[in-house]
Amino acid sequence: MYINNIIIGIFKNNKNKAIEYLNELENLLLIFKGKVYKKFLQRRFKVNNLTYVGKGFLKKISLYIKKHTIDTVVFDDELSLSQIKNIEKTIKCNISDRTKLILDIFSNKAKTSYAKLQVKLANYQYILPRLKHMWSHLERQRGGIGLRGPGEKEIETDRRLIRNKILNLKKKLKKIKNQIIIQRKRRINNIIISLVGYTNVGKTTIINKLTNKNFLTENKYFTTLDAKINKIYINKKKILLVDTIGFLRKIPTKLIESFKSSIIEIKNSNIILHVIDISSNFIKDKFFYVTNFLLYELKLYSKKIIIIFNKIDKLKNFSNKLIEEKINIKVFNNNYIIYNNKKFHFITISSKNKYNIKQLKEFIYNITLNI
Ligand SMILES: Nc1nc2c(ncn2[C@@H]2O[C@H](COP(=O)(O)OP(=O)(O)OP(=O)(O)O)[C@@H](O)[C@H]2O)c(=O)[nH]1
Ligand SMILES: [Mg+2]
Repeated sequence: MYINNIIIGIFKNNKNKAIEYLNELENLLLIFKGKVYKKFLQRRFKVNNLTYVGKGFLKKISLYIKKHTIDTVVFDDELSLSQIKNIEKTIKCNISDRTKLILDIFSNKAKTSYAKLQVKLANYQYILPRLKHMWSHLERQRGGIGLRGPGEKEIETDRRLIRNKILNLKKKLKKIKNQIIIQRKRRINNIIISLVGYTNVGKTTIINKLTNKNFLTENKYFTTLDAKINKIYINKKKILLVDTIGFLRKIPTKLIESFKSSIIEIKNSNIILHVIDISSNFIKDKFFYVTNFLLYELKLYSKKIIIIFNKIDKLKNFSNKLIEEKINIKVFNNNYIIYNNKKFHFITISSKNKYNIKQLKEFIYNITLNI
């Protein structure tokens, strides 16, 4: 699964944004070393409730699959049970969607027991409404042609089992969450700074440079899944730096909770450093997405949020003018922007540049002076 793929998306007006989403999906598949042979994009007024894309378009895709060795088709949005069933009638290979793919990545990469339990919970929640279908799928894979699949009774028993599992997992998670809160209280006297931002912007690289550590950094999505806390001393002042899981647009709703809990430390921070890769595309969209999540989903409106525009080395002739152009926001005093009536100070760096890291250290020290 996920070795030879094609990916499929739809758009109404904004084709470029849809292309960018498909590029993100391609990057997600790279985590499984998956190749993308072709990207299919259909312009539609709305999603087709039966087949996601139109019937004719689906036929076109099935012809492509017949001609090439494709093992998986990944749809850019979560498919409903009936969509999967209908699509399977035309397309004869594995069918996955953005939610399932992200769940698979999280299952594969989660390390801490808390993260593992969260992923398990999200998986069961994904399976529950699709149980009947998964049963018949399994029967078919076993070659049980002609056999009647499981009866409603067996399926109901399974549903009950899974519901119980979901309940138990929720209980376990609550318990661990309470333990985390206790640990957090122990850290309350420290200054805590969290680095947040879109995936692949350079959060871990910055932490490595600041702390002389060597955590894994890669030009890939979701390299860091578990938050880590690192101690640094700047001018003898102890600061805890927290690395966090990266954001991604269109994160499945089932994973939002697990996402929120994996960034639990953010709420407890004195300062948040929002890292932005100024060299990447669609920064405006990503900046609004992450900032709105921080302000409204996590209710951090009164928290100090500082922006780090990273990777300036990748741009020719970088200047603050470029920030104005890329985010479509006015820069004041060369050091802050205003978004939704909130002031965000910023610093521009390349984490590959030693002098910039030294400047960042001083910057961090200065903003912690009045805490
Ligand atoms: N050119 C350039 N590359 C950078 C810079 N900072 C980080 N990178 C590269 O960007 C890629 C992503 O860096 P990471 O530190 O893994 O990014 P992250 O934000 O921790 O990513 P996730 O953990 O996946 O969310 C790596 O290949 C880094 O070497 C920079 O200032 N300039
Ligand atoms: Mg990272």
